[in-house]
Parts: sequence; C-alpha cells; structure tokens
Amino acid sequence: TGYRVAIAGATGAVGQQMLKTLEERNFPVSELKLLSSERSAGKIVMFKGKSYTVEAAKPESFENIQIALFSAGGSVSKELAPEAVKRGAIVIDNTSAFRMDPDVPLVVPEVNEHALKLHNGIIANPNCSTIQMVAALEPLRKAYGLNKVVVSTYQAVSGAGAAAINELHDQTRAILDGTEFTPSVLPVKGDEKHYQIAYNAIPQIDKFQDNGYTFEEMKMINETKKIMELPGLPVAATCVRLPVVTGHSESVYIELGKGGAEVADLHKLFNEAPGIQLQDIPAEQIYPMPADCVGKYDVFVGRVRKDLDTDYGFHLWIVSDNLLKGAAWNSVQIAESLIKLDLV
Ligand code: 11C
Repeated sequence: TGYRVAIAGATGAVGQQMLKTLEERNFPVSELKLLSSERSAGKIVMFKGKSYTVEAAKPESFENIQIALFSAGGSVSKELAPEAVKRGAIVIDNTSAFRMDPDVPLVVPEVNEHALKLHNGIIANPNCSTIQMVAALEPLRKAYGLNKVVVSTYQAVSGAGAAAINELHDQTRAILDGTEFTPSVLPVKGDEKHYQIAYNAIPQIDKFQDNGYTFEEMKMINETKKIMELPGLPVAATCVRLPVVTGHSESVYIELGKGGAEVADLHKLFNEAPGIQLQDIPAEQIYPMPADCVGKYDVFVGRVRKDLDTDYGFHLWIVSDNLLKGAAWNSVQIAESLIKLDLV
C-alpha cells in the first residue's frame, strides 16, 4: 500500500534530495516514476535498494500518478504541471511558476497547512530563502503579531544548481593553483556579466527587476506576505550569494505587533515551535552556521537580540539547508500534510 508518486527533475540537485527524503521519511510509495529532460533520460537512479530508469517527462508520463513532485525548472512546470493535474495527479511544484497565482496555495506546513484545503491540483513550494524565514517568524507572529521585516541573506551556491557548485570548486582550485579562470555561471547564467564567487560576495541573486530589486528579493517580499496571510506587511530584502556550498543564512530585523517581549520570551517560543531549533548561547559561542545545518530538516535560529533603539524590534539569525527545508523536505512535508488531511 502507498501512493503512486512521480518526480519531475529526478536527476537534479533538488530531485536527488527529494528521493533521499522520501526514503528517510519512509514515505508510503507504492509506485515511483522518475522523470527528467531528454538529456538525462536513461540514467539509473536507486531508491530503497531498487534501481529505476529515468524517463523523459511528457504529458502521458503522469497517467495514473497520484502525487507529482516537480523540480525541473519553471518552463517544465508551466508545460507539464497542468497536464499532470488533468490526469488526476496533485502537483507539488518547487519552481516559481505558480507561486503568486491566487488559485495556488503557497505552503510551508508549519505556517499555513490549512491553505492546502483550497488547492485546485497545484500546490506551490516557496523559494528556499522565504521558507526558512517564515517558518521562524510564524511562532512570533502568532504570539505578538508582526509589523515589519527587513532581511539580508547570505545564500549558498547550491541554490543556483549543480553548475554553480562546480564553478565555486573550480574557481577556488584555480585561485589556489594560481591559474586563470573565466566565471560563466554566477550570478545569473542568462545575464550578460558573470563574476567570481570564490573568496567573494555577490549582491545579486536572480535577475534585476524594474524597481531595482532582484527577483530573489521580490520572491522573499511577495511570498512572505502570501504565506503569512499578511498582504500589508512591510518586507524588505537584500539577497547576497556567498562561497558556501549548502545552507542559506539570514540576518533578519523584525518589529513585533506588541511590546513587552524579551529575548527569553522569544527563546521559549522558538523552543516550542515545530521544525525550529534554537541555538543561542552567546557565552558559549553557540549559534547556527550553514556547515552544521547541512543534511538536517529543521530551521536553526540564534543571535536573538532586542533592538537597542526601537520598541518591539528584534534581530535574529536564521540558517537552514536550502535543499532540504528550502526545497525537498518542504515538498515532501506538503505531501505528508495532504495525506494527513485526507486530500490525496
Ligand atoms: C537561490 N533561492 O538560492 C534560489 C533558488 O525560486 O525556487 C531557488 C529558486 C526558486 O538561488
């Protein structure tokens, strides 16, 4: 017994983590179909000790599938997610293709699991940097309300895919060896200019929009309002790429809706919140770091400080594995919620 599951983008960085997560969670899979682009079709992928041949994704691939996890890029989702839905599947889409569509729930289970009930076949998985931030802010919103969010990110190269990871390794090696190199992937593959990421920090993730913010920054701004169901919440973001392979970090300034909170109150809320781990003992130099979060499902919070000038203001440091809670785990968690709520 179990569910008939398909993964579109099965050979990618996130697809591989989805398989690992389904296996680790012992997700009830009765049949598994692994799909990819034509280029990766024919590859053999292991799941629970069994080998599967990856097939090129096409509309008919979703015949008889109940749950389809998509992480093969926005254009694949735009083309094939509606085809999967037409054939009776529920799609959990990890691209930005449908996130802001009012008919599509955008879900982080710790925050808005209830939104799943309104789905019309497609459920969107938010952007990685948004997921970890809203998961950490939700317990504070519930207790005090939330009036303002200002975030600066320190994002890992794996968010930009396998080519960006290779570029970081190759550049680091070239610099140590004193050889020449030509950046070709970051900050954005399709943009005109490319910059060194090794030993650097690049204040551009995704393309610039007309308002001077990047698309990654606008995703954090718009998705946060939608997931937290606070359309009027002021949110500002600055997104920066660092030479870290996996694990996004965020410095977040918030203003609560009520006064009177102390650091200890926030600690208590984080300690009680699902999916959050508090690591905040300054006297012992305890705080979250990406290297410690790799491979873990939770969102880690530390450096909790009360603002020195503004009433209701707090500063937080939030770290999580961008491929797990930021992508694969949140998607599988949505599938688990759908089963729990009897929505499959
Ligand atoms: C990054 N946050 O780190 C991006 C990757 O909209 O799902 C995730 C892109 C997305 O580059």
